[in-house]
Amino acid sequence: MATLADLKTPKRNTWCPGCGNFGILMAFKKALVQLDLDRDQVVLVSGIGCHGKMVNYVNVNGFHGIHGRVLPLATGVELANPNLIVVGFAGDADCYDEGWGHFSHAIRKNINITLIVHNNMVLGLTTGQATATSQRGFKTKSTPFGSIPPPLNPIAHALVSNGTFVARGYSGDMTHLTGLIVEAVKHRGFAFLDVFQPCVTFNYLNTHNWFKEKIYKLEEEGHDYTSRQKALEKSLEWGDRIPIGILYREDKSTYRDGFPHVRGVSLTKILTEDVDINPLLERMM
Ligand SMILES: Cc1ncc(C[n+]2csc(CCOP(=O)(O)OP(=O)(O)O)c2C)c(N)n1
Ligand code: SF4
Ligand SMILES: [Mg+2]
Repeated sequence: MATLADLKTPKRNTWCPGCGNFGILMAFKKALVQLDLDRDQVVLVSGIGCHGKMVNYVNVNGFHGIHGRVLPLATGVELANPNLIVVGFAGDADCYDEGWGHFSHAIRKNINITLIVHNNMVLGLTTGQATATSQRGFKTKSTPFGSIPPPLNPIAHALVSNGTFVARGYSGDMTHLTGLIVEAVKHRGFAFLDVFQPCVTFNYLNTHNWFKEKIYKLEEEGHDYTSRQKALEKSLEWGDRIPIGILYREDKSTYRDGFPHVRGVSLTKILTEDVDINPLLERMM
């Protein structure tokens, strides 16, 4: 079992002071402690962006992937070894722009992984350009006259893609976010958690105060997360009131369940013990 101290790494943290990423990092570490997991059971995969540094700051196995490809990498890890807990950390540009196609397919296949999206509605690492979740009219280096199209709605999209766990959190409410991460990791199947993560340096619009004025907790208003219809209604709420919490949750068979011969078996074991790859290598030479 890991403690908070065990999860610390010696890497110097380079996030801007006040960045919402700090809240996600601490909430995630607290969730791992609450889940009572050993460090070697957990594999993190991240994309490129400020969020991508998560793998540097949590002392478990980590793979810093390429921009937009968190989900193919995380899927590969899960399918290769079902004994691992796989958590992907993506940015909004990473997942909802460059990696958008992977998002729908990983959800509909119900791959047994958790995806946490650091949704700051801006490209942080590249110093402030608009993303797919930027608000209309948001002026950035790439949108000097304001972002033109309406932002896409990842929560509604996950719901209509047959998502089995769809939730939204806020990095400024660590206790609530920790609880959501615990439930997401415990979920058997694809757990999608979009997290509002203010970028205090490049997003002057969606600030901590902006979120605090608008967000409310679904569980405090008796939301029934077993109804996809009700979840869809909630997913469309945007404006003066924006819901956070679990919108929808359902137990359903996972992609791996469709392959009974490898259920619960690590492919690494099958490959090393039963397959002679030498003839294949010779053919390729
Ligand atoms: C294939 C590829 N395309 C583009 C880039 C340039 N790039 C680096 S980080 C980044 C996006 C960062 O935005 P986001 O995913 O929202 O992460 P944040 O920095 O906001 O956490 C981009 C486009 C890249 N590194 N690789
Ligand atoms: S640029 Fe924005 S997202 Fe990146 S570390 Fe700074 S505040 Fe955080
Ligand atoms: Mg971003």
